[in-house]
Amino acid sequence: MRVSLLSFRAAVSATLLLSLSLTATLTTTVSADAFTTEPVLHLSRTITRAVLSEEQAEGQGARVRRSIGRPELRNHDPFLMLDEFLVGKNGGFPDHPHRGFETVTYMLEGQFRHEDFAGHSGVIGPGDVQWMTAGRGIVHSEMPVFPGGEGGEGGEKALTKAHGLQLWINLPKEHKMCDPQYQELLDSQIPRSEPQSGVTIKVIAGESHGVQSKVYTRTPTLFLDITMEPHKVVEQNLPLSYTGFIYMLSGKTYLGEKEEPFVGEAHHTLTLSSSDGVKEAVRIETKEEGARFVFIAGQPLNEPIVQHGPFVMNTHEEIYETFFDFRNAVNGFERANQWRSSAN
Ligand code: FJE
Ligand code: FE
Repeated sequence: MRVSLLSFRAAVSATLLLSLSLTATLTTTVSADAFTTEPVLHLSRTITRAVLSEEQAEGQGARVRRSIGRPELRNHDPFLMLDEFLVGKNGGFPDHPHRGFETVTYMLEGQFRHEDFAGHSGVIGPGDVQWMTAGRGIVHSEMPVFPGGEGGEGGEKALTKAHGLQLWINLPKEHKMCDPQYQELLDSQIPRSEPQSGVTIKVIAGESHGVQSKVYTRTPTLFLDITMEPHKVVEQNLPLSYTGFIYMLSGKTYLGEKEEPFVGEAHHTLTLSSSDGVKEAVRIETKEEGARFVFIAGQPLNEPIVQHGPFVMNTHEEIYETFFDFRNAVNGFERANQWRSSAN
């Protein structure tokens, strides 16, 4: 019901909008749906740009399509990076440190094994999520595993690449030096909403169509994996204060205002306009082709960012301190002393 109401946007005059002031939800009786429910009119944010991510080398023999974090998409506050990774048998991300932010690894195909300097380790497989708060310090390795080994016993067509997404979310000043924490969710533990048949929304963080994730976010974040069959329309709400973007995995979407949609295609990042105080949703449509994409939005921190690779702090001085702490294995990096993962 809500979806169709976007088309009534045009019916509401500018003066009416102004008189309704800057409220997030405009209640009106203009709609033809007025008999069924008191309609809620959502204005769709628009798309400000579409940027293609081509493959580049990263880590050890790994390939990534970098979305947020590439030169055209720097500092999409609170997001620092989004990589779609593809890693073969001899590749991976061997021992490296993090401080000051969170990494969220979402597997699409294949498996990844992580191992950290505090003895925490595990394997995540298709659909699983590892939400890691590095806080004051983590040193770890992240490497693909290919069951079946050399002989390729893993069935008829053993996977040769592990495929997934890794999102880096900045932490607010007061959480940058917090204790490290892991939140690990199996695919089966991640709730889905189905706002209509043919539209499935996996709620990794935040809330969608009444379904809520259990992930604790220090930086308020909405992270959804949306699959749409052809000829569907969905409206996704997001708080007015959030910045957001869509990263297309496959298929084709038509985004934003119905009259002037932006086309979203695989491996493109589509950045959302600001809410302008009233646009609390995004309209997403498929036509002849279905689509799969992630919808990511969050509360901007509006704090200074000083980043040196995997260390993200607020000042240069804090970055120097971080180098010192890492080199001397102090202040959260104690266990980095002599530690090596089995990947090395
Ligand atoms: C890296 C620092 C890093 N993209 N996608 C420097 F932390 C990394 C790194 C990753 C990474 C890991 C996974 Cl599992 C997926 C990623 C960067 O670990 F590559 C560099 N150069
Ligand atoms: Fe890492």
